[in-house]
Formats: sequence, structure tokens, C-alpha cells
Amino acid sequence: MMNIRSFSFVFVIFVAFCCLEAHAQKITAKPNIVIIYTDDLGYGDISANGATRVKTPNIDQMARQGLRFTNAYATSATCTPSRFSFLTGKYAWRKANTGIAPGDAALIIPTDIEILPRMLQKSGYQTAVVGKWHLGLGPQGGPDWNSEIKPGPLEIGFNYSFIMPATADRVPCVYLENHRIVDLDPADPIIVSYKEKVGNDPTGKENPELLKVKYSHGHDATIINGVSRIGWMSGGNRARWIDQDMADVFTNRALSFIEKNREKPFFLYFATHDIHVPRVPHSRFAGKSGMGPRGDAILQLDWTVGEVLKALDRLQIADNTLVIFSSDNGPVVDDGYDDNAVELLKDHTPSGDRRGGKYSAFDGGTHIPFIVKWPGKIERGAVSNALFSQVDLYASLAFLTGQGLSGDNAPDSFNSLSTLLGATADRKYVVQQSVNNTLSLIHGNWKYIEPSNGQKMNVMTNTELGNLAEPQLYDLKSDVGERNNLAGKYPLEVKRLSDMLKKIKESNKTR
Ligand code: NG6
Ligand code: CA
Repeated sequence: MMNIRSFSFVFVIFVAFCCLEAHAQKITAKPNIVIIYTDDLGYGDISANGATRVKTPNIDQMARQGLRFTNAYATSATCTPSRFSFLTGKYAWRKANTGIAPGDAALIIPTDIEILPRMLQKSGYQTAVVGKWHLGLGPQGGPDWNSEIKPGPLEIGFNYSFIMPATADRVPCVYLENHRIVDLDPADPIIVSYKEKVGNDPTGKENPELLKVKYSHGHDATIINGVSRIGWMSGGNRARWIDQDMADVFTNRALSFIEKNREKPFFLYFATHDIHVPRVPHSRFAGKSGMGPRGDAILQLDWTVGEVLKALDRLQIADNTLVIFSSDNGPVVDDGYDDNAVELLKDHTPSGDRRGGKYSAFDGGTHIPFIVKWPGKIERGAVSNALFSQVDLYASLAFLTGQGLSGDNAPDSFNSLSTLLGATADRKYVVQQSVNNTLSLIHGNWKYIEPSNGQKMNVMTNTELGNLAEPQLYDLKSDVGERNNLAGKYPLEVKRLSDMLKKIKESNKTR
């Protein structure tokens, strides 16, 4: 029988949950907010979502303490546009030059719009970004790596930044703290080029015998730490990162920011490098998954998540912290390095039950893991099948912190706070973008993919891209794997959805 204490506990939870259901729209609070945004992690890559060959105990524990989504989407099947949309609340395809950015691109987010960190900053938050940036840096023409690098994160609303400029497979392979490269020796300046070889460092193309990790496609330029990258760099030797230490370096910075700001409301955008290529995990994880570096990188990522959650517990701020865990796009197995990921995959399915993966218009491109934890406010161990899009994080967090949306800010971001906290769907449709800008629309059970003359396969990564010259229509309820194109059978649905998408495209604002 239930004793009085446990009865009262259950009663309090019950009342709290009812209040939450009824008043989710009205909650105004300033919890700390941590977004752990992973790179290229698939829905099926974590055991919370059904993976069995790789185990993610810390992420699974977060799911047990919070709410796990089965129907959440990134806005794009690649990194730069997904991050752009989530930070600005605007679909990236509305703006030119928001595709995968080279490592020397200029800042692609305008400094005069109010993006998510700025919005939270105005509401009294201390804001930080730690980890992968990949949204460009500096003025038109790109940054001057050897002096102050701006505009960047600090000019668009972050109080603190500790980042890698683009991706770990792109030069320059250095960390940036606020406006400066960390540990740069002025006597050994950095030169970066995406057009031609600079300096005398060996390249993967010319000196493959020097490589610790071999490339499979692209990635044949300057060798840094035994790994050849996209783009050439010279100089900055003291400042060059060591791939094996990267998860430790970023995690330590994230934890110091949390610790330093534990008394104030803070927002931490923690963008891990894991599990993007090159996958060179620390020796604590290397060889531990039995699935090669890709599986080992998942273990390292899981460790990172555990460190963040433990720190919140240790500092006794977990109850007042909303943690969101997600990924920027779907999974890829061979993304340009020959690290045995393909051979060791066996029956592991990174995209879960979806078709395609990173880059794709099929669901595997954008259907991502999404877990939210806020003890006391979100029911423990709940699962939500509601449709959710990362583009709604902006408006949802604005409403949570008691702010409205002004003017043209965050034009595509809906207030989906009640969905985020566990109620049924606020959103009736989501729009996604593939690597070649094919758009798709999910509405109810239907998924519509617009006609496209783009390639059908990315033969290098072995990904089905989902492009077809004719419209595609799938019933996700009976055909989540998008195998049976029903466009011919339901022309009126095709017309309705293509009209709807046309309207979304032609408007400047959907909210
Ligand atoms: C591709 C790279 C891939 C990865 C991707 C960006 C080649 C052949 N492939 O162009 O390795 O870097 O860009 O990934 O260079 S993302 O997750 O940052 O979008
Ligand atoms: Ca990515």
C-alpha cells in the first residue's frame, strides 16, 4: 500500500502536471537553459531511442528524467542552415549563402537582428557558446585570423564564446576564445586558404604515408595532428588543437561557464564536435564501443552529456535548469574518412526507421533525437509523439522567459512551449531542407517532397538524397520509411500540400 509520504508526492506531481497541461502557455520563468547540440548524431544512435549495439547511459538517464520526442525535426539536413534557423527563428533557405560554410566564411548572421542569445541576454541571461560554430566569422571577405576576429558570437548576443571556427575537418584547426585564437604565437601567424596550398605543411594528397586517419573522399589538404582536412593552413603551430582532447577541452569550458554563472540565469549553447568527422576520440573511449571510431565518438558524447548533468546536480541547480539535447542533422556513416564505420556498422541503424540520412530530403536527413529535461516542470520519463521543429526554440524560449516576439524577429518561429514541456502538438506542420535545397513539408500524416532535379544519391557517402523530378507523397503513419510514393494516387493532396509550401516560401513570415 502507498504510504502518506509517497501519496502526497504522487498527488503533488499530479497537480503539477495538471497545472502544466492547463497553463503551459502562461508559464513565465527564468530557468537556466542549456542546449546540447550534437553534430550528425542520428535518431537511432542512442539507446534511449532503441540502439542496442551502442549504449548511451547518460543520455538515457536524461530521457528517464525528462521527456523524449519521437517526432522532432531539425530544419535542415546539414549543419550551417540548421544552426542558422535555430538561432534566428528563420528558415535558412530564405537567406542566400547559408549552406555548408567554408572555414574562412564571413559571419552569416546579420548583427542587427535579434537572435536567440540576444533575446535571452535582454531578459537578464548570461549567454555563452562553447563548441562548434560553423556560422562564419568576421566581415565580408572573412576574418583576419591574426588579430581581433569580429563580428562573431559576441556581436550577436553571446557574452562568452569558446569555439572552433567551423568544423574539425576544416582549417584553421585552432580554438577561439572571444575575439582571439587561443595561444597564438605572434611570431608564427596563421594563413588560411580554401583556394590553394599555403605554406609548407604536408597535405594528405601529397603525403598520405603521414596520415593516422586516411581520407575516403575530399579532406586531402593540410595535415594537422595526423589528419588531413578541407582547406590549407600554415603557421599557428602552438595553437593547433589535438583532436583526442577536444571533447575534454569543450566540456571543461562548458562546466566552468556553468559554475561561474550558477547564481544568475544563464544560457549555454553547447555545440559538441562529436560525432562529426574526423572521429578521433580520446584513449578513454577509443576502441571501447566495438564499432570503431564512430561508436567510440558516441560513447565520448554520452560522457560529455553525463558531465553536464552531473555538474548541474553538484551545483544544486538541476531543478532550475532546462536542458535540451538534440542534433543538427541526421546521421552519416562515411563522411570522408576511412574509419571503418561502414564495415563495423552491422545491424546498427543510425537513422532508426527512417530512410536516408544527413544531406537527404527523406526523413533521415532531419528527424533527430530530441530530449528535454526540467525536473518538476516536465514529467519524468514521458514520451511525446508531437511534431516539433527546432525553428520553434526561439519563440518558445521567448515566451518562457516572459518576452513577446517583436516585429520581424524570428519570422518562422512558433511558440511551441507547451509541446516542449510535454503537451500535445502546437505545430501542425514542419518544413525541412535538404543539402541541395529541396524542401519537404510534413502535415498530419502526409509528407510531401517537392520535385527536384538534384542527384538521387550522394555516392560518396552512400546516402539516398530523396530527389525526384516528380512530386513525392508519403503516408508517414503507414509508411514511415517513405517507400511508397502515393502522389499519383492522391493528386488533390499533392496540390494542397504544394500550394501550402508555395505560400510558406512566398511569405516572409509564417508566424
Ligand atoms: C561536406 C564534407 C563533409 C562534411 C560536410 C559538412 C566533403 C567531401 N564532405 O562537404 O565531410 O564536412 O560538408 O558537415 O568535403 S556539416 O555537418 O557541418 O554540415
Ligand atoms: Ca552536422
